[in-house]
Amino acid sequence: MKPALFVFLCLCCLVQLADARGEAPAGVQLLTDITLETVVTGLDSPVYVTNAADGSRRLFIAEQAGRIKVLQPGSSSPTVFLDITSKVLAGGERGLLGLAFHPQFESNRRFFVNYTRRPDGATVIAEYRALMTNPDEAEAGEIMLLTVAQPFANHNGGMLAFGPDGDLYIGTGDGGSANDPGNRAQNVNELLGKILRIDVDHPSGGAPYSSPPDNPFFGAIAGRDEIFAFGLRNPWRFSFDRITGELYAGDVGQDAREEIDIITNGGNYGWRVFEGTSCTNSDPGLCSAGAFTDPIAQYKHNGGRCSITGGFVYRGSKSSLPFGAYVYADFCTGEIFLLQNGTQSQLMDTALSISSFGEDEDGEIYVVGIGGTVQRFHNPSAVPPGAFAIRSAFIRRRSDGVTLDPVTVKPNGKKFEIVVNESASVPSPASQGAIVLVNGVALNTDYTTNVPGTPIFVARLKRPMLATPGQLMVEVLRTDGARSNQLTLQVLPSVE
Ligand SMILES: [Ca+2]
Ligand SMILES: [Ca+2]
Repeated sequence: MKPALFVFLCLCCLVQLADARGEAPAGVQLLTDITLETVVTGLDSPVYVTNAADGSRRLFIAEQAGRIKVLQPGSSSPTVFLDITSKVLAGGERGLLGLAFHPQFESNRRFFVNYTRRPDGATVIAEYRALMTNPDEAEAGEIMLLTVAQPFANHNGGMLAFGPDGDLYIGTGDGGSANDPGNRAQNVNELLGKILRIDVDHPSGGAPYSSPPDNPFFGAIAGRDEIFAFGLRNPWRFSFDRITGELYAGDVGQDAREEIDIITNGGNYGWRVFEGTSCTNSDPGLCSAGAFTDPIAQYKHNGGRCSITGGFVYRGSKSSLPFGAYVYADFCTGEIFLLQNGTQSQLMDTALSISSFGEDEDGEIYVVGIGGTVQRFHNPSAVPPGAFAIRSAFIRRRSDGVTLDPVTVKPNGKKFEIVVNESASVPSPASQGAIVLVNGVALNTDYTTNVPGTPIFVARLKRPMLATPGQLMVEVLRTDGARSNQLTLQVLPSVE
């Protein structure tokens, strides 16, 4: 058995382990200027921090025992927003574990929690509302959406987050013990060992939610309608990239490997057949099947590492972290890592037991220490990204390169691409890997420099983008976080 998630380790051991782990891999620049700035201390076993995306710039901190605290911008003295300690069974890996605000929280006051309940430890996904008369306090009334029985005390998952599609995503663990004895993560008739996706705006069939019809086991297809992805062990923390919408999950391993997965619709992430890319020998006959999606990164249990705390892709504007880097940690060692272009590096080593990361409204990233702290990344030598400009854009058919002029409604926007001219005539390294955004949606983009005149960005449009008359707002986001000026294209009604 590996140590439980919230076991405190002796700090004197950590120092020695840090030495044994040594330097970052060759060629990886250590970002030594980046530090942690304390935001609040004295919390009671905090496990998450988030924001309500309502323009208030408040932070909301979940404490494991069952309290949510609210912190006003600039304050270091949080107040109680919700207290459900009487309902929550807390301790070890149990407690109030997840919190997510509805995308329209500002108008509908709805938010959602994930906790293990008294007395049986079952997982509860429930809805609450902020008071109409006081946005810093919640109503006591609870609407229970979903409960999942838990066969063991550990591996309760716990994450909640709304995706760019407006649906609520829920992380569940495999139910616990070790090595998934009930083989639940691979069983699509069980909700354990999964990422679930539900629509909380459309009740259905007596349930206070519905399942999106494009969930992989929706309707007549065998398997629970709520499942989005499966084969996970304990996806304690996951998050969406604010720009690309990609879902990054840190899946906690057994005795050997910690992994980071990009979660896609219907994906099977291998547990308990695989731990990372290592065959577990729980079901050796399945290890050659090739039916599983490998992690995008993994690390072994060297130097005391034992439990990944998944984090966030940095998309803030303060350059407190490298733009587009995924930041995560190991709970047991206190190390904080970056994943950039497939390469892992150690950002810093801390004495914290990092239970979670979180984001504020601006995309700045916070570190939650189970010992009672919330801190924020700070880079005193951050250099703001330089300005750059685009000067024109047009749309053409992918098959033959014919330009749409004027741009007219097309039922299948996927067959078209947008070409954006960079203003500079000399290619810039920061444009390699840049993303064209159309109406804020990130598109698959190539940067082509071997064309006469100026370098161009070429991006594939998505199906609905040319389906109706309207404006396309075009901008380019460079890998260093620099945003271009905005251009607009008019989509006109088709003449036929
Ligand atoms: Ca089904
Ligand atoms: Ca896996």
